[in-house]
Amino acid sequence: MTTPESTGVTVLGLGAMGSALAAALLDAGHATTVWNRAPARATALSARGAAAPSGIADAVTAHPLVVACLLDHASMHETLDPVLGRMRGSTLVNLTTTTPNEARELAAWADRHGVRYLDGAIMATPPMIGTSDASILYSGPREVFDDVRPVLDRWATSTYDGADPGLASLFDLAMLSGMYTMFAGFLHGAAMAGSAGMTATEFAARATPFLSAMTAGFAHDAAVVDGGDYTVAGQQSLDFSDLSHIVRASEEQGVDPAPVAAVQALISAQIAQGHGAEAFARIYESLRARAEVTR
Ligand code: FVH
Repeated sequence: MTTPESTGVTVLGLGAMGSALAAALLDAGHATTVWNRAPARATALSARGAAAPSGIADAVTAHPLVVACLLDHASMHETLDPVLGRMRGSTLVNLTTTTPNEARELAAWADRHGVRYLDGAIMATPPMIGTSDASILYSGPREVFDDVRPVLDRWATSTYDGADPGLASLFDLAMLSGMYTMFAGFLHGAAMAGSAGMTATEFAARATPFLSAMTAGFAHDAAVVDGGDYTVAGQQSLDFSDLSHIVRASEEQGVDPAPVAAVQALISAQIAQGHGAEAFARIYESLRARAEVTR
């Protein structure tokens, strides 16, 4: 009988994340083979029972399921171009961060070599792997996801996002875009308050409850965007949202206004097109892709 634990797995790339993935597999009792460009990184996992062949060819042929967690798209090719031909019939799960088009290119490259490809995007830090806080998005053929899911679930909550191999990356990077611009806004605010002597720690204590409460507005703006009617009554207008006073205040304090100035530029563009009386959410119209979307 095949049990989830009897599935052997090869992990390529033993940086902080690859090591956490391999350790979680060992914890769950999987036969685990590891490989890293700099071999010393395999030592700790090897001491815990992982096989650690020195050659990449031995690593990728050790098990029919190979997981890559390398630096970037280029390192995927650098590592696997020489041995992909030996992986015909295997499954490659790529958890390396790439752009959506890079993921699609890797899927086509694997397909040309008879390798089943599933792309993944990790929404967790290494210590979160194996806990209920970790989430990993996947895209590619549904049957591949279903086949390897018992292994994937060792690491995180596994979410299947669709057959297009670029989707996991796209949704991951979309969420990271929201996160990084939010943090940039917070740090800009901290710099403004800091110009009057407030520490960033004090500012965080003041800002966190306010900014947390404001995130309830995401669902509201989303409903306006999806409804496509930015004239719905009761919304803050673009004219009202003019942020030039925040830009000026920032400059007066000697603080670079870059994050808030970028938002103001989006507002100004919509006002210049005659939409000043419409909702702030209309800046989405300056940002969105123009191509037709099929779902
Ligand atoms: N760490 C995190 O919190 C994030 C969470 C979200 C997803 N990312 C992505 O995961 C990929 C690996 O991240 P990592 O944290 O393990 O990264 P490093 O610790 O820097 O390890 C990088 C590994 O990649 C190997 N490597 C780099 N270049 C090459 C190459 N040209 N050929 C073969 N291997 C290469 C490197 O090997 P070495 O330098 O030790 O020999 C490490 O094993 C990444 O896509 C994140 O965006 C993690």
